[in-house]
Amino acid sequence: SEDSAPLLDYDLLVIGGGSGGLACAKEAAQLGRRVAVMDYVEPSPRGTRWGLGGTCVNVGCIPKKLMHQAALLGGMIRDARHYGWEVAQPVPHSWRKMAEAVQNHVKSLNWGHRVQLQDRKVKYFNVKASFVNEHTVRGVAKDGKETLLSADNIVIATGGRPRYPTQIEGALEYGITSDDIFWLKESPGKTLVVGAGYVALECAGFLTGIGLDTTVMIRSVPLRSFDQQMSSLVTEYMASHGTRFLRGCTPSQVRRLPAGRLQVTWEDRTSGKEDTDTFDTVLWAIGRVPETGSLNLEKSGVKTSPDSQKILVDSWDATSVPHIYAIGDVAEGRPELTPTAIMAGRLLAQRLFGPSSALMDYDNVPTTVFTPLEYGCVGLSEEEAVARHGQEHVEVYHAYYKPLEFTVAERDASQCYIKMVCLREPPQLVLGLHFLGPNAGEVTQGFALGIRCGASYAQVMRTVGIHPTCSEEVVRLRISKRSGLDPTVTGC
Ligand code: FAD
Ligand code: NA7
Repeated sequence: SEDSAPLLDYDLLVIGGGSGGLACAKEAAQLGRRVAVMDYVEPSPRGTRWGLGGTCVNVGCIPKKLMHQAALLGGMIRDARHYGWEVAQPVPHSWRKMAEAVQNHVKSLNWGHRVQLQDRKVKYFNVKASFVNEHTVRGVAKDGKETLLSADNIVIATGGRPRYPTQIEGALEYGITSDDIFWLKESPGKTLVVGAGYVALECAGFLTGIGLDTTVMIRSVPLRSFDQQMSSLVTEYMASHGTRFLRGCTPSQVRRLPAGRLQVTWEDRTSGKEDTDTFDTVLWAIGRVPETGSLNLEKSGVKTSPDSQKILVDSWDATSVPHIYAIGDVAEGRPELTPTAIMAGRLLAQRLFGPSSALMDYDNVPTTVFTPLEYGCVGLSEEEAVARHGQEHVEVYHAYYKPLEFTVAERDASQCYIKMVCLREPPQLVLGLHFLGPNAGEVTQGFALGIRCGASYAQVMRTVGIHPTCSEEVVRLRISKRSGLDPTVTGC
């Protein structure tokens, strides 16, 4: 009966105040429910700590994009002279000034999130959470004070943290990760970035762009999970614009020299030889691990993947325990992107407390790698399309092009390239779009809608371009790889 039902503290308890957790909590509160959020940031091994908002706001998308912008501006300053600006060159860059401005903006976002939670009457606990049982969670504050909260429904949105190569001597003591780089007060100086995922290449890109001596150490292939032709063009552009690459190399030791610099030793698999160099900073960008280890999940019954330690979820984002859900980076098999976590969080709250039963659609999620030449993509890579449909059923339309802005500035456009992966049979459904060029995110976002609506190649070709833009090259992709014709596009 009513009075025998245990009175639980909240309708919804969210563990994790990042992109997904905050979106879910705010939506549930908006729907009139009693909601609490538990969020706690374990400082990085270097002692870096930050506020509410999770990875994206503090040590991900936001500071990364702002430092990428700083690097792009450096390029524009160089371009400016070609357009008549009598800018004295070279223009010096101050890391300190950039970092302070970026960090102040991030702090304003932390504050913004706290105010929003208050406005929505979401109770925020700055505590590290772990399960007591399937309806009860313990939170421990920095001062050790404990809070026990119970809830009808629980959402786990604890995200992930950078992985360290702990097997490498000196890795933890002397290396930093993306959890630290954006919070450095002083310039990282000559930097070695280890890894070749998007985090590694984006960080190496902006470090190079602001004038720092930057080396990327790649174990195997760049951007493994992306279209490999595009990935090669991304690194080709970076290599021709100042980033040094060490390919087929894996570090074996990092040691601090008396003068304070770091000596890195590595094995070059191509030559079979060991090599070494000195750096001011070593940045590990070798992947991320889900934040599930300290949740005491065994007390809740929630199951994780034995391989990834991520939380196993179904199409409802439900875990193995019906009233416990997982969204965002911590959930198995989800694209690790902020808008995905946010939308999944909102839709989950609406399914739980609102009129909607809409599920999160994890297909055709667009994304962009903010490297010096940006790479936007949505849908299947060429490799994925061929694997799924067979080479004979895939038609790839492609073109090299030259942004108008690059002409007067005499900039190298060799890697400005677009390809659209389609089904060969009519109506030639568009399976994927890959764009390399300026403002790739802005370009890709628009076409993502068309692809999600099932656009055909013909419909894209009948879309009138906006002239003169880079985007219009997408609606002019007439040459197929199969034709063997030269995909270098002439001017208009
Ligand atoms: P998070 O945002 O990581 O939030 C999880 C929160 O839970 C954190 O505050 C964490 O401290 C807290 N927490 C963890 N364990 C506990 C616990 N036991 N108790 C209490 N709190 C806990 N995505 C994009 O879409 N675009 C980009 O450009 C982009 N760039 C990125 C750049 C970098 C360098 C990185 C690292 C990531 C980037 N991402 C980007 C990915 C994006 O940041 C993540 O996909 C997103 O933040 C995931 O959101 P989330 O809610 O799953 O987890
Ligand atoms: P990614 O995309 O997983 O990339 C990790 C990169 O680091 C990749 O190039 C790996 O090479 C490389 N790696 C992994 N372990 C090592 C070691 N021990 N030594 C050298 N290089 C290594 O991670 P990101 O850091 O870019 O983060 C992006 C996140 O979003 C991540 O969670 C992705 O899942 C998605 P490999 O290809 O394995 O040879």
